[in-house]
Amino acid sequence: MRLSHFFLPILKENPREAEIVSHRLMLRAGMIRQQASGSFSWLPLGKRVLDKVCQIIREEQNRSGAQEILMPTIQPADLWMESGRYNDYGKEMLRIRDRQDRPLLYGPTNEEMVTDIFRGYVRSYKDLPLNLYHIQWKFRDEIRPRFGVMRSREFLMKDAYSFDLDYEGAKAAYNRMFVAYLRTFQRMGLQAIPMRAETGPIGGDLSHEFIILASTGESAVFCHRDFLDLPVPPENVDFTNDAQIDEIVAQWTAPYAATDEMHDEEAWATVPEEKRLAARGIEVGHIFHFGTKYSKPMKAAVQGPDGKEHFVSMGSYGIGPTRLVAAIIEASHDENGIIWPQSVAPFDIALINMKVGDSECDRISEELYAAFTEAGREVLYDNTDGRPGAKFATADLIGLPWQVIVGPRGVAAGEVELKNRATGERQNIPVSDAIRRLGAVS
Ligand code: P5A
Repeated sequence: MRLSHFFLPILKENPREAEIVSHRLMLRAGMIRQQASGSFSWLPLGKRVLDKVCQIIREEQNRSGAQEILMPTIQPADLWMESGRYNDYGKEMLRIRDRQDRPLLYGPTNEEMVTDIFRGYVRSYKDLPLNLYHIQWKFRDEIRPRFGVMRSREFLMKDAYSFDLDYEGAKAAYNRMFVAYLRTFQRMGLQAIPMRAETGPIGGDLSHEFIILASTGESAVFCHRDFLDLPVPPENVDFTNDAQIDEIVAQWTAPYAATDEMHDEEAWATVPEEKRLAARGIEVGHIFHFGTKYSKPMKAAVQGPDGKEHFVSMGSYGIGPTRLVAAIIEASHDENGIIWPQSVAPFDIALINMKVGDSECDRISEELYAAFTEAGREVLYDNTDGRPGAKFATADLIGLPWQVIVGPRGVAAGEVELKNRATGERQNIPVSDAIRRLGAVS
């Protein structure tokens, strides 16, 4: 992509409304635009990151055995009256009426709708386990939308829903999602700690929040430092082996970890003092087991091996991709801007032509642009005629993992400068080496 054609509305000034660094940097880097309180458009740079985050989530959901669907954002109120949540959900739910005066709502979550899909088709335990997920916009009329996409009113959620014959099956489904989450967050360069949590309006008695430690986090959290060294399961982890998955979950739930609502001073006191980590955190995922809370009132049952009807045992599993983009920035930035982990970077390489119009700089830049693109790298080529200082500032602000700087002095010697955004390390290397080195970036 040539920067001259790319819609990248960089802000020079720090936006006054932004209280935390991720919100400030997302606005400054032209990733998002606020449209109303707690509602944002995603501009090209932001959209590229959001898509990469969703793709990682999708791959890990699929790997664990879940199947992708897509449900509507607008839901009939009837379903929520069946479950009893229409009145319980309160003011966070945006209630709408259509032209026939039928009550609708903009979905804050989809337990009812997915239960309706399930009961429409599945009759036998032989069709279980089943886990259906979608990545869809949600609306919650939050009292205090703030911090940009971190706590917004309209936000993207990956929500998965599992259906099993009994508690044992449902617990195995819960465990699979637990392990998929560990892998998902790690692939985004994040260290997420699962913590026992309140279940709130979703319900049930078993729930974990996945928390990223960050000083700007909204929740106070307490955990054992051992979490920081626990191994995350590899790509080839066997999701069909319940015992193995259970063992991983046991390992990841053994040390103390709780959000402030669930904090237990007595248990905390048993953690050795040097191992106690009291910090703030951002909730990027939340998983729930709630058994028959929805299947019973909505009559979602299957025939078991005993020939009898059983209400299915369910769980639901959420991740906030839009919040995650902000959380990744909170975890990875410096005073000059964002530092994207390779896996979610909007482009791999910022190719900076320092002297557009200089025939050698133009020639080498074009050659590199073609070669990197050919090698499958995503390149943002700064071919604009700005000052070098401004170009460097933009490149640092938008935080692509590599910068390749093409200047008149370098090209005269057949060299370009390579800068690693994360470490700040710079190196002059021959053009052919740059092609070889960055052509192989994974
Ligand atoms: C689980 C999936 C649920 O809604 N039902 C379906 C369950 N859980 S949850 O914890 O309420 O939300 C899941 C994740 O969505 C993100 N999230 C938000 N992101 C941005 N702005 C918000 N206002 C917001 N509310 C929730 C979080 O990542 C949360 O973990």
